[in-house]
Order: sequence, then C-alpha cells, then structure tokens
Amino acid sequence: MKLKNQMAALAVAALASVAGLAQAADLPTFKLEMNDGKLNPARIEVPAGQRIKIEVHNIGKGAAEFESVQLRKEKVLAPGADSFVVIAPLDPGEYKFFDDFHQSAQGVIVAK
Ligand SMILES: [Cu+2]
Repeated sequence: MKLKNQMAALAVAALASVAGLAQAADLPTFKLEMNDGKLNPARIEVPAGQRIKIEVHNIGKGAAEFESVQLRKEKVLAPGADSFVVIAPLDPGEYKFFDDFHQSAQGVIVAK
C-alpha cells in the first residue's frame, strides 16, 4: 500500500512537470525584427497579467541589442542571430524598449 502511494505521488509529480514544460512552450509569443536600427514592429501589443515571450530576430548586417530599462531586459544579437526574452506578467501600460546599438530605434510594448 505504501509503495503504491509513492508510485502515485511520483506519477503526479511527473505529470505536473510535463504540464509545466507545455506551459512554457505555449507562452503567447510575439516576433520582433531588428534591422540595423529599424524595429519591426516598433509597437507590440501583448496581454497584461501573463508571461509572454518575445522572439527577437536580428536580420541586420550589424549587431543589435534588445534592451528595456523598465523591463530590466537586455539581449545582444549578432548579425543573423535569433533569440528570445520571457517577460513576467505585466500590469496594463506601456513599456519602452530600444536597440542599444542604435538608440534612435525606439519601440514600445503595450500591455492590455
Ligand atoms: Cu545595453
């Protein structure tokens, strides 16, 4: 009986961790292209109150850096590199980001 309970507990734990992985893969995901000082799109609308993922693609010829002081995120991308940032649940509002290597490239994440 005891062994059975332990097996059941293990099975529940295994299921819970699989569910956790599935959740991470299923985050609402938004694409951002950085291209030598151009951001596409420069305005990203996301749902408030849940974790989100931003996939960042540097399609430019030079390095780029996705940076947000408000969100405390920084990600350097070599030319041609793809990466992502996961952002914790946001309160509704606007959060600025920019390309730290091309500071005229200013964008905003709008959480609704
Ligand atoms: Cu920086």
